[in-house]
Amino acid sequence: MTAVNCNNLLSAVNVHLRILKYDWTNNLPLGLRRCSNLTKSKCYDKLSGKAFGQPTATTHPHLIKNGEITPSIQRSEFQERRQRLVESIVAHSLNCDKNSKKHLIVIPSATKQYMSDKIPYVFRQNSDFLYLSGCLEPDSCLVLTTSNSLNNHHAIMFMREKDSHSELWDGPRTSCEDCVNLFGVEQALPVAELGKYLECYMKSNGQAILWYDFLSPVQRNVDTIMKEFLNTKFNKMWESPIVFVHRLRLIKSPAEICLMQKSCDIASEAIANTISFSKPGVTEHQIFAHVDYECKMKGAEYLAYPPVVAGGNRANIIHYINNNQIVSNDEMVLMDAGCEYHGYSSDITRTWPINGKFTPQQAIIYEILLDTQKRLIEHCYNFPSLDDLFESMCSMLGKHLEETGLIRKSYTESIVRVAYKFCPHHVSHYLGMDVHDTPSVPRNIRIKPGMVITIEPGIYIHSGLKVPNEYQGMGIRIEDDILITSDGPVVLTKRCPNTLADIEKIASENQRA
Ligand SMILES: [Mn+2]
Repeated sequence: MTAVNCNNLLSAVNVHLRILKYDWTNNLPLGLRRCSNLTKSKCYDKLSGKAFGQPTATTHPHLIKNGEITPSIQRSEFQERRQRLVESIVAHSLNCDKNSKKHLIVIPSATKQYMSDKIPYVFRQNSDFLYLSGCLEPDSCLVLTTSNSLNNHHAIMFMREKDSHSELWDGPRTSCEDCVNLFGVEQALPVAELGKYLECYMKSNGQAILWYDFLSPVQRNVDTIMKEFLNTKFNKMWESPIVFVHRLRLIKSPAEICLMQKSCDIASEAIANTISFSKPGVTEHQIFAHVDYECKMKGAEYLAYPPVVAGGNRANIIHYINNNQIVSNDEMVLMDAGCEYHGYSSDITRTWPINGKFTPQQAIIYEILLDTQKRLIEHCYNFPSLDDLFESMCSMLGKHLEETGLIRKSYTESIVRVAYKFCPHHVSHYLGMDVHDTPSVPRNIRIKPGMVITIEPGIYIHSGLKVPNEYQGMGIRIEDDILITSDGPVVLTKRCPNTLADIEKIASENQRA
């Protein structure tokens, strides 16, 4: 999927504490321990034996091994992520203000969305919450609290209460009692108690900074509680924790890299098979259905985004997802598709001639893009920023297009600016749990080992550009997913053919059938 090239995104990653108003109370006697004891009896699961709100090693051994919370990711890794988040927030705060403070970090889960009365959309968990908890249930919330010591934090999961009627319809919920063991947290309480818990925390701890993202709420229920909490007399100092979560998510662990590789393998093979299946007269919708089927049959939960399947000049519409036209004999298809595999996304674009043979003009543009992409991937040995890669792409495309005579030497406009008219989108974004991963991380920082990025040069010849007729309407993009390592870039999507000869070969396979 392509991302807008927005220079505003470059604005500082630095966070400044927004201090709204101080009103500290330090001497209130009511302690946390008493609060939780009050509510503890409600947490126990009286309904049944062991039933959980998500797959576990005992209920789904084909997916999850002992010690893991989600496929391939250990409980201890989730605990480390929480610890590192707390450490980075504490360190940042000490940097801003030498007086050490206590911290209260609140990360809500996603909530169920409905397409119409009682008909839910497929649920997708909030990535930040999933990254820190491993919990797949909606309408829950993770709270991390600190004392003054770096190494001492307390993780509390707030879960939906057991409810036999709801569970009859929607399936089991993880009880608070089971939650502690399943997620490796210190405590679990019903989400209905969140407001009361926060109040008790402030009464017994006084001065604390609240880390909650008021600017982009993800769950209305939790957001209402948080706004009420902010309006109480206890605390008025808050900041969003999201930048800190994204900085952690930016660098993938070995387990995450394995999942990314698998996600890329599935999408690569699915796209190659879909190219083989296609032939003139097929609809964009059938191509979409084929790639969706292939990804799911290979183990992906679903596609990572609505795919672009654009025949002919529809490829000039960067986010074309109508996918409702017939692809005719002389057209190319641009398909941008990827899948989500146990929470990790792939993102690939291939462009191929529907009849299996590029025209000479299509071949010229294709080879320009393939050469540009190859050199951009090699440039990753130098650990440039994503914005550096974009600059490099524009100058490479500019030179190529000038050599082919598609753009004339201009004395008023730089070649980079002219090339930009042929490729209006950025050449790269971070990739991970989300397709446009960790969007709060700017694209002007140098890439580092452990990051996964896309490299996706494109050329779009829309009607506003003056070029020979044979080039008009063409839209080509080649997109691959690249893991950055200390030894250089690794193409995770290498199972998806991309050379001109290989593309023509697989695109020819179904022509006579
Ligand atoms: Mn992309």
